[in-house]
Amino acid sequence: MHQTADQPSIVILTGAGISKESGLDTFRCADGIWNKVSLEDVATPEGFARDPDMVHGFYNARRAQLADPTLSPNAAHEALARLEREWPGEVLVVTQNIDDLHERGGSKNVLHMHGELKKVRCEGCRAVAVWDGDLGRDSACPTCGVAGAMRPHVVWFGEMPLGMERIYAALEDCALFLSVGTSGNVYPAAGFVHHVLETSGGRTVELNLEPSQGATLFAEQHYGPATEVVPAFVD
Ligand code: BJW
Repeated sequence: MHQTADQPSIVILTGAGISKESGLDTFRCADGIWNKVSLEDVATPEGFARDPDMVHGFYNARRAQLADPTLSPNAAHEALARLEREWPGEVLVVTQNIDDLHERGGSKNVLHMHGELKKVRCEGCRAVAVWDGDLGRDSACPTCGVAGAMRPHVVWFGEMPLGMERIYAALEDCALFLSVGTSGNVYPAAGFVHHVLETSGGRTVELNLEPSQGATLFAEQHYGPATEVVPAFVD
């Protein structure tokens, strides 16, 4: 189906809750990542400067989870990909997740605002590269060859999320803003619903297991596991 600029567009913000039923942990649920490791240690530039080996180990373990052959996208990822294929206007998935389950589920128009587990970045030459195996303190940059300057291509607290200009432009133009599986604790993503209300005035819908921090800002809410509420909403 052809997409044309004059068709109503959809922006979908996703968070860790959409990947939970594929077997990946969320951050703030009872069994979540921040109940097992300290976010100051593994998700800040200061934590990385203090102990790069520990931070590399944390992300290498999560890379290994992505490589596990039993990991697969679930019915919620697949429903959003179906929506992109069948909707006549643009569908943009803005994900806070660093996994690649949207792409594996068939979505093509995906923006990873908090980076990607499968990518690394050189703090020297700033080149971004795809990285399949373990990343370590001594890894050499595939672009400039310098060792010791590689870091995960993820956005830590205090760093600027990626693609913000494109995201705000899409929010300002969207007819529907869908928020899926995110607790609404982390900015700027938590402020997107407010931005839609103030600019495009599009329909706002929250799909989550439970009310998020900003739940009352949404015009419509549907609560339950993503594999149930997302396909039910899309179909
Ligand atoms: C299910 C389910 C199922 C479960 N089905 N649902 C004071 C006030 C305001 C802001 C700040 C402040 N102090 C500091 C800030 C800024 C800071 C921030 O927001 N801090 C807050 C904690 C207060 N933000 C930043 O620093 C960001 N940068 C920034 O602001 O730059 C300046 C700027 C300003 C203006 C414009 C633009 C820029 C950077 C944030 C980086 C976040 N990084 C992390 C780690 C990434 C790497 C990694 O993955 O390791 O990103 S933290 C972590 O939280 C990760 C996530 O993407 C993010 C959001 O979490 P998410 O996805 O919402 O997960 P959970 O666990 O919180 O929620 C899961 C939800 O799913 C729950 O609701 C469940 O109920 C639900 N669920 N099972 C459906 N089966």
